[in-house]
Amino acid sequence: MGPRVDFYTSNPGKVRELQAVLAPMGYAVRWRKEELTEPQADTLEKVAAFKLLNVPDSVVPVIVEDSGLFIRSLGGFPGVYSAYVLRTLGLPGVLRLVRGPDRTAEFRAVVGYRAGGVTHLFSGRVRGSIAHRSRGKNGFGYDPIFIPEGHQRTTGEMTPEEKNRLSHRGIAARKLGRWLARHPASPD
Ligand code: ITT
Repeated sequence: MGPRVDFYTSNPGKVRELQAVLAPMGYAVRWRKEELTEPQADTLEKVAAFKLLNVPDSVVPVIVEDSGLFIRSLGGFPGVYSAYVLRTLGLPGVLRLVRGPDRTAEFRAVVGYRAGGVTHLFSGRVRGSIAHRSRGKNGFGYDPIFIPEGHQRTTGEMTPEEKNRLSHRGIAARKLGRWLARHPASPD
């Protein structure tokens, strides 16, 4: 296995998806199960940068990730509050909020990377729409209600490979992988 990166997150779904992208690119992603403090901030970039600051010092490169679902008819809500909203309202509650003909939404992810003194953010987004009901058992979180643009199925009905090919996280992770290939981490 190639170089290791430690991924600080409480979410095993995020880990599986990053591993699936980065392992074939030669990087071993190790899960550091941790609920990092999140600030009240209005962008994923700010949250990811803050999380990075709160990761323990390490000789191994570290990554964090912040993501969210931005629903157009709700002005981008739940956005940075996606985890809280899912915990409190659940998918049925979110579906009740989306009324009217415009069901468009976007998933966004920002992966933060730190090695030595160097930090970098990598972002990905995927457009789509909110399904009328939950469908599918794959993935996690909002996957059963998100239909990527140009598809009929929710990401909850897709295989992990299909989802990673088009997802916000897959896009951000591939950017990180390509960047790492050009900037091999030097020991501290
Ligand atoms: P961390 O410990 O990494 O913060 P988290 O699950 O709390 O894990 P976030 O704070 O980034 O993650 O919140 C993102 C929310 O959006 C959370 O509820 C996820 O389930 C959801 N989400 C993010 N990416 C998703 C995806 O690919 N599919 C479905 N839901 C997703």
